[in-house]
Amino acid sequence: MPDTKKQSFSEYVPPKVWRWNKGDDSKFANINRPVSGPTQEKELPVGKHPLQLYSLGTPNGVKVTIMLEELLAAGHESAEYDAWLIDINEGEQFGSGFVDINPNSKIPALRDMTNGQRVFESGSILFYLAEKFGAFLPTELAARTEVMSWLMWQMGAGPYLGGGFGHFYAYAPFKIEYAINRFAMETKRQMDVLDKRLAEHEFIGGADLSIADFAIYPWYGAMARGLLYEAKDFLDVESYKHVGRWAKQLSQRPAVKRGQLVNRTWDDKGLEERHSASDFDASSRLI
Ligand SMILES: N[C@@H](CCC(=O)N[C@@H](CS)C(=O)NCC(=O)O)C(=O)O
Repeated sequence: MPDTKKQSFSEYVPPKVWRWNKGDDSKFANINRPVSGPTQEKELPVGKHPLQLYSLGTPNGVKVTIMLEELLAAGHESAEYDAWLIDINEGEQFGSGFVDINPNSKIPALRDMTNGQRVFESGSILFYLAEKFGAFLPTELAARTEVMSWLMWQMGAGPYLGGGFGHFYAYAPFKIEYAINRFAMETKRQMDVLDKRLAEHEFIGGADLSIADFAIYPWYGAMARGLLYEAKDFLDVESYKHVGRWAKQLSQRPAVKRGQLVNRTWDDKGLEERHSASDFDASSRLI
C-alpha cells in the first residue's frame, strides 16, 4: 500500500497564498495558530512570594527554575517564588492574563511583584534575575560580555536543536531525510562548539557558574546525557566528552536537580507547581 503521507509530501507544491489547515493532525498542530493574542479571558493566579513564574518544565522552562533554586541556595531569600503551571497543550499560553505578561504566548514568563515588572523570553528572565540579585553574571566588562555572548548563542542556536532537529527527527509525522540531515549537521556542529569551549573552561562563561550555564544546560546538557529525542546513538552524543563532563557536573548540583522538577507533568517525579521550598520534601523525586 502506498504511504499517502509520504506521497503528499513529495507531491506538495506550495499554493500562491498559504492558508491555515486547521485539520492538520501533526504534533503541536492543535496549539499553533498563525495569529497572536488571547483566545480566552483568564486571569493568572498570584501567590505570596516576590516572584511569580508561569511556566512548564520543558528545557526553556527549567532554565529559570534552575536559576531560582541556585539563587535561593546561594542565600538570596527574596528569590522565593511561586511556579504556576501553564499547560501549553491545553492552550493556556493564550489566556488573557498570560498574554499580558508575554505577548508571544510562550513559557516561561515572570512577574516581579516587588515592582510589577513583567519579563518574557527565558534569556531575558535569566538576565533580569542576574541583574536584580547581582549574581551569576560577572560585573567586569570582558567576563560579562563573554557570558552574554554565550547566553545569546543559546537563544539563537537552541531552535535549530529543538524546533529543527528534534521536530523533524522525533515529531514530524514522517521522516524527511533532507530536514533531518540539515538539522543533525547543525546540532552536531553546535555540540562541537560547546565541546571545544568546555575543553578549556570549567563552565561555559569561564571559571564561574553563570546564566550561560543555566541557559545551555537544559538543552545541550540533556542532549549530552542522552535524554533528548532518543537521539543518543544517532548523534553519537558520547563523543562530546567535555560537554558530557560539564553536564554531569551540573546534574549533580542539588539546586539544578530541584529546578528540573518544577512544573514537570509528564512523570511522577515532578512537582506540578512549586510554592515553597518544602514542596520538594514530600517527594522521593530528586532526579
Ligand atoms: N525563545 C523562547 C522560546 C520559548 C518556547 O518556545 N516555549 C515553548 C515551550 S518550550 C512554548 O511555550 N510553546 C507554546 C507554543 O508554541 O504555543 C524562550 O526562550 O523563552
